[in-house]
Amino acid sequence: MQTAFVGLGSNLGRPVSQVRDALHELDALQGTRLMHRSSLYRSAPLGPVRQPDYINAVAMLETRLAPYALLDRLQAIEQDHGRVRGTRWGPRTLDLDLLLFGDRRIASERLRVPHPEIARRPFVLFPLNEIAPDLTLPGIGPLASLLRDLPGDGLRRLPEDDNE
Ligand code: A4P
Ligand code: MG
Repeated sequence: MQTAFVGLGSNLGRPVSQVRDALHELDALQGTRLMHRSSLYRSAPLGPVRQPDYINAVAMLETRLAPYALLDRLQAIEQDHGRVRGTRWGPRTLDLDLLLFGDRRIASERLRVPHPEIARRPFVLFPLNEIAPDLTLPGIGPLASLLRDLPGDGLRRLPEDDNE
């Protein structure tokens, strides 16, 4: 068994539902259990494209799957959500990033772990801190010290009602 962390993001097609459903789908993956999930957060979009706010969350999984097998499953879940909402050429309804996989460091084109942007993203690190505050990111450092330098503005934890 390995511990893996997955970042969830959505800014289209009822994002709160997209993320909630995806959490259940992660728990239902073969050889995989959802151990912890963060609250849902609303976050200002990062990047050059003008687009709606995101809903973001982070999930902690225990899995027997190997890293590439897990990535395949994550992409299959993304595909399912895209197909349901069917927004052609639009932003995706669901983004699942493999953030961390145990203490592994992977640097292929298809898979980079830890996720290359992890240290710069408040919408990843604040939710991660909710479920694994003592974490050290392989090759990067303690989560706590990354958070010290990171502004949390533009990020808002959703009320409990949205987190059930
Ligand atoms: N890939 C490599 N490493 C990984 C990994 N660790 N996890 C490859 C997942 N995929 C990984 O990903 C492109 C390719 O990256 C995949 O084929 C996979 O083999 P993608 O999800 O198809 O493309 P993308 O998501 O458009 O690009 P990218 O670079 O992954 O973007 P991000 O980093 O996912 O950013 N603002 C807010 N507030 N919240 C957000 O969640 N998300 C994005 C997307 C932009 N702005 C955001 C948010
Ligand atoms: Mg992605």
